[in-house]
Amino acid sequence: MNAVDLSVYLVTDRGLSGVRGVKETVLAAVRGGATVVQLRDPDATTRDLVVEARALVGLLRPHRVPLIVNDRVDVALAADADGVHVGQSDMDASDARALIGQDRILGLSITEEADLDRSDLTVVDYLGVGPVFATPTKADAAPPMGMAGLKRIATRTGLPIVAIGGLHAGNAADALAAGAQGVSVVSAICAAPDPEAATRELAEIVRAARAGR
Ligand code: TZP
Ligand code: MG
Repeated sequence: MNAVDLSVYLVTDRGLSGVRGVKETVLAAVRGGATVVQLRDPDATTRDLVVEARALVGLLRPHRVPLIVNDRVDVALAADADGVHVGQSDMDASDARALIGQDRILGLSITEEADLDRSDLTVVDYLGVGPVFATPTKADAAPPMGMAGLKRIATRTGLPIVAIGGLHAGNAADALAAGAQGVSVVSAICAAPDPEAATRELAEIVRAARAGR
């Protein structure tokens, strides 16, 4: 399977990036040590999404930071992105894998323990597990599972896990202690006054937590 450093996984949000914009936010996060970027913009047109994905691939590839496209296998392929992330109501993981091939990264959202039995996990490179905490960032998010839920899921799978939902510098270490390899954040970086500094702080916390294992 494809190895991916999940330490600090930025999920983009156009609204929360404000006047700074998504590209500037992504560049700041990369300077701060983000290890993966996911393009997420459920309201964008397909055409705009492909343009945005292509631009982000161009920005990120020189830094060797992978660009993952949320939900959209077609957009990921059109833009030659490094991977795609599917949720429980998106295309099934095995169908996504068949379309993207072996060499692109495939992530799958797990919102509750039962989701582990709903897909063929052998085709997946990592799991996005959450929401850990309630978050205003995703209106249709599943009920929060808490750190206990994250821990239960982590004990049931050997796949790398990135935790998501309400995570920030104050609780990132707990997510790693619960079994995640990294933290996936939207507002903690996109809405930060200084996204580079916010990312650097998260990266340092994750590095220290991993070193202490
Ligand atoms: N999926 C589950 S929760 C969430 C997504 C995309 C949003 C997380 O946003 P934040 O601001 O990091 O809580
Ligand atoms: Mg989705």
